[in-house]
Amino acid sequence: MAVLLATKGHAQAAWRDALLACDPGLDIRLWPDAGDPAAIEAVVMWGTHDLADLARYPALRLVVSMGAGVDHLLRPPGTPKGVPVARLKDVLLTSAMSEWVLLNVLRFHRQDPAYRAQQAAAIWHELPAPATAARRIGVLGLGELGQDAAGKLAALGFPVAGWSRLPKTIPGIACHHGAEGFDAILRQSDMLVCLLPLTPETRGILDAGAFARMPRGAFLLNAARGGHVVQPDLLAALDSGHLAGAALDVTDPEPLPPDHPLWRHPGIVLTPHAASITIPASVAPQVVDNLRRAREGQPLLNLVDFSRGY
Ligand code: NDP
Ligand code: OXD
Repeated sequence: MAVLLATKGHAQAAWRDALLACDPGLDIRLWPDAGDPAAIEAVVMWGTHDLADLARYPALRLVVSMGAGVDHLLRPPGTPKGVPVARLKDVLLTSAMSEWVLLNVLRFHRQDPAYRAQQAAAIWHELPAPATAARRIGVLGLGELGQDAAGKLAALGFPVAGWSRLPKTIPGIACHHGAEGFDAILRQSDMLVCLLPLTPETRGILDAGAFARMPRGAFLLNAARGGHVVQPDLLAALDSGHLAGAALDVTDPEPLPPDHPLWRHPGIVLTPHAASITIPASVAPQVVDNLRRAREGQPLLNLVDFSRGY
């Protein structure tokens, strides 16, 4: 089975080496040198690759996302009809995301922006100590990433609620779902963490209406996709003081242009889509397993459900 690695730069070599370490017999082609297009049976790719390129491979039988999110593979023109798409699920991907969530929850909870401002002015002044039990956290999305982050926040003593599409029962987490659940979680979240997939239902879900339903002085953390947030609405909610701060790992567009107002807003902490970076050596075993399954006609792992969009 010839596998096309449709990525660029140093990631290409890291992916090739990781896949070959799991299966030295793999025939790996590095894009743009695909060789005979008819030989390509699987493409491992990220969102920067042109989806129209996939139509060149008549024997294609599996597309693998290099990340957990697959919105980049479902945008027009989409992947070739009938070809399954697999996402990644990985313990290091999940734990890195929870680290980003904990870092930023604790940054705001422990009033770090205020202490940094005091330090800049050489002010030695103790602020009132915050209680974890009094800081309610809502997690949008209770999948691979959301459940891990929610559990770790609950373990620190925060009251944690979560929101998913379908009803769930998770010990220690107040679970909500659907439209009513969205309203409930917004109203009770002093910090709201977005870990949803970007789908037609979730695009723009964090808009002026959503922010207005959050408590005054609440914080927003988004490490999912920039398209979840209506960015002018976020800036307005921060400027009015209704929201006290935001941590954003994702923006629309990416990279964020140098003159974009999100860069310089004093209430925003930005990271460049780096909350959780896929480590090829960690995910290679599942990718190679899926390639083997595709070759042998066995059930595939971590398949994307096109009707749900994730
Ligand atoms: P999963 O597919 O495992 O989980 C998605 C969760 O979102 C599920 O709980 C699902 O509900 C819920 N959901 C989906 N649609 C809706 C909806 N309309 N209403 C309510 N809940 C909904 O995804 P992951 O946890 O693995 O990843 C989440 C996202 O994080 C990725 O799609 C990606 O965009 C982003 N990501 C960002 C990274 C970064 O570095 N910034 C790294 C990795 C991922 P249900 O359980 O009912 O299906
Ligand atoms: C992912 C990402 O989806 O890196 O894995 O955003």
